[in-house]
Amino acid sequence: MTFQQVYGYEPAVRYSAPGRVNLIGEHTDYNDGYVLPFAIDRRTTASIAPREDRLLRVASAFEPDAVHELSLDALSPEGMDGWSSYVFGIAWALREQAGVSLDGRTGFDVFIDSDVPVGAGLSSSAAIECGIALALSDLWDLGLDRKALARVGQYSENHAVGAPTGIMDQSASLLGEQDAVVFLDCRTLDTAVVDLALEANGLEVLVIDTRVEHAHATGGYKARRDSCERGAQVLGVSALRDVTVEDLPRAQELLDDETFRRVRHIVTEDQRVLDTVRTLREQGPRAIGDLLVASHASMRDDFEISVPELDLAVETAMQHGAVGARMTGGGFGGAAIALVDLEARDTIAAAVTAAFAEAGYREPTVFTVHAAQGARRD
Ligand code: GAF
Repeated sequence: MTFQQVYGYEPAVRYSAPGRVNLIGEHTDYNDGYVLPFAIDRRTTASIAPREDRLLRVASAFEPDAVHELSLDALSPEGMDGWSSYVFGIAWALREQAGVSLDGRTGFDVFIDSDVPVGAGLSSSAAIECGIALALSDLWDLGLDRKALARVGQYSENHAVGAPTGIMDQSASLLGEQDAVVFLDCRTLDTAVVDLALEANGLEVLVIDTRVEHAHATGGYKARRDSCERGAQVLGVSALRDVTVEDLPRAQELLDDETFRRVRHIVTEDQRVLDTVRTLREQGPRAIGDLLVASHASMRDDFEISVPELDLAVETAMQHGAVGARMTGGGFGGAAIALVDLEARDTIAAAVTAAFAEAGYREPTVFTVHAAQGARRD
C-alpha cells in the first residue's frame, strides 16, 4: 500500500523519523534526570501532501483499508482514537503547547509506513510523532527548533494519546546522530552528542524483542511515576534529580520500603548515566558493560519493571559473552539490548532463542541496530 494507492495522486514530500534504543537511563526522564538514548536505523516514513481545505486525512500501511479524517476546526483529543491520534495529536499540540495559531492553515493528506517494530519498546509512536512534527513545522513554516518539537511530541503523547511519558523518546528521535548517543539533561534539555564508536571497537548492539507487549497509557508505568512523585514530595525536592546517592541513607529513614526502592533506582540510575558518559569518553564502549548490567539489576529488583523474559534475555546474553546487557525502554515487556562482539553476535542470538524455547516462551525477535540520524526530510 502506498500514498498513491490510497489517495490517487503522488505525495509532495516525504519525512522520516527513527525509533530509539535507550543505552542507559530508564524512567529518569520524568524525574528531571539524565538519559542516554540513540536513534536507530529503523524508521517511520510520512509521505505528505498539503490540501487546499482544512481537512486532515491519515492512512497507513498497518491498517490498509482505513482513512482517518479530522478537520483542523474540530481538533480535540476526544475526536481522536487509535494510532491516528499520533498524527492528529501533533497538530493539536502545536496549538495547545507551542501556541501556534491554526487559523488560515491548510490541511494535509498523509500516509505512514514503518519498519520500527510496534510494541517492542523501541518508540514506534514517537517516530510517527516526530516525523509529523518536523513535517508540519516545515509545511506551515513554523520555524520551531527540534527541542521545541520534542516538547510538542511529548505533550501530544501525554494529552492526546494519554500516556504519561517523559521526553526521552521524542528527543532521541529528533536529535539522534549517526554512530552516537544523545546525552540529554531532561530538566534543561541541554544535549551533548557522545561518540559510541562501536564499529571501531568491533562491537554491535543486539536487540532482543521478547514480544511481550507493553502499554504505557495504563498500569505499571503510571504507578512508577506516581511513586517517584510521592518520594520527591516526602524528600522535599521538586524532582528526584535533586536527590544524590549520598542522600539515600536519609531517604531510607523517611520513606516506606517500596517507595525507597523506587527512589533508589532513579538516583543510582542518574549516576550510572553520568558514569557511562564519562566511561564512553575516557575508555570507550567496551568499558560500560558493568554499568549496563547494574542498570538491569536495579530495574529488576528496585524499580520492578522487568519481566522473566527480559531477565532471561539479559542473563543468557551475559553467559554467552556479551559485554553488557539490560532491558531498554519503559519495561513490563518489550526489548532488551546486548552489547556484543561482532564475532559473538550469532552465538548469542542463537543462545537466547534456544533459552526462550527451553523456558516455553514465545520465540524472540533478535536483530542488530546501529545509531542513526534523527528525523529528516528525505
Ligand atoms: C518510555 C517513555 F516513553 C519514556 O519517556 C521513558 O520514561 C521510558 O519509557 C523509560 O525510561 O519509553
